[in-house]
Amino acid sequence: MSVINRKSVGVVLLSALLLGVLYCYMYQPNRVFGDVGVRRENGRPGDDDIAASNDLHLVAPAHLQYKQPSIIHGRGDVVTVTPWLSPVVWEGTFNAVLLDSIYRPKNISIAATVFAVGKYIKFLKDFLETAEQHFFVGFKVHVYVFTDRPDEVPRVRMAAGRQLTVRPVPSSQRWQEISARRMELIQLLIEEQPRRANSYIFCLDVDSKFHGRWGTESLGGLVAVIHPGYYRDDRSRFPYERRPASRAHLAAGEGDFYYCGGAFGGLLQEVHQLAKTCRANFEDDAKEGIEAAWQEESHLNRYMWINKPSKVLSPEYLWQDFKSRNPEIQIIRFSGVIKNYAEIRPNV
Ligand code: 5GW
Ligand code: MN
Repeated sequence: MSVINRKSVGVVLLSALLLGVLYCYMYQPNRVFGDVGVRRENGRPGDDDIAASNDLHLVAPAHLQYKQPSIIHGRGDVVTVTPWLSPVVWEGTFNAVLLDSIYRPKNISIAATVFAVGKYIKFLKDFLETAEQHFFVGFKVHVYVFTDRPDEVPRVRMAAGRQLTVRPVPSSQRWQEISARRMELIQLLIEEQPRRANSYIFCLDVDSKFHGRWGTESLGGLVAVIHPGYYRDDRSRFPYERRPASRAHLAAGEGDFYYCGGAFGGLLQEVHQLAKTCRANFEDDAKEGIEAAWQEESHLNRYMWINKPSKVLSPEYLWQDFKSRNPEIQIIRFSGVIKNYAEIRPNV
């Protein structure tokens, strides 16, 4: 072998080695959950899994026919994109059949958490029954019910591929305690899950019912829902925490939208980051004797100001039954029921 040949063989071998090292680094199992203390070996996604689950890699079936999308006519009455170019989901902005056929082969799974502590258990039956009819119908869904009354969890028939797990939590007389632990319990639940790149989670209030489709159009890395009470208002009227002493505070001139604490979600690793951050800020505030104006909703709003949601859901995704429907609300998908506060809430 000539000197030149030997030299080029060496270069090729060295390059192959470097590429191998780079490959192993990029696909090492701990990268997805770099911030989780407990390392888990199960559920490492294969390479195909990673490609297929990539949110941006949207593969449609070749022969699907559907209404031609227009590029010049759309919803003219509402804003359908944020200033950082995330979609805002309204009825009329998406094709449900197309989206479902894109997400079907990705083998996604959807977790939903719902807290039913104390008398709030009475909302659970309607929540679960209507979720069967409207929430990710035809997809793999795992509902986690956190309750201090496991015996009172209603038996609701669930379709194939859907399941419910009851997780007992201690009772509490103080709502602030339940509220404070919500983010912590969500964080811990996510840390227990196998690290799959195509798993999503939604955290929902129990005092609500589904009335219309909530499905694949809502998927995204970090997903927030616009609060129905303030979406027409100037940001100076948003009920953000305003005291700089709180870690949830937003100053005048800050804040995009007012998001609800009653529904948020996204990819497991994104929601893990959110829950962990909000919990830490909540607890650090508490140590200094501070409780944000709307507890975790305030912390969530601060988080979403810094970490922009990659998908924003319109108030169709969390309306309130007592509100009359505004003209831009063409469909109500999920809505808070009217409740008798004196009857259901513990003495605070
Ligand atoms: C909430 C406020 C005061 C006292 C108690 C509670 C409470 C909330 C409770 O006793 N049990 C309970 O399970 N929750 C959970 O927190 C429910 O999932 C509830 O949907 C969620 C948020 O509380 P909400 O629905 O009363 O808050 P709003 O802002 O929707 O009225
Ligand atoms: Mn609620």
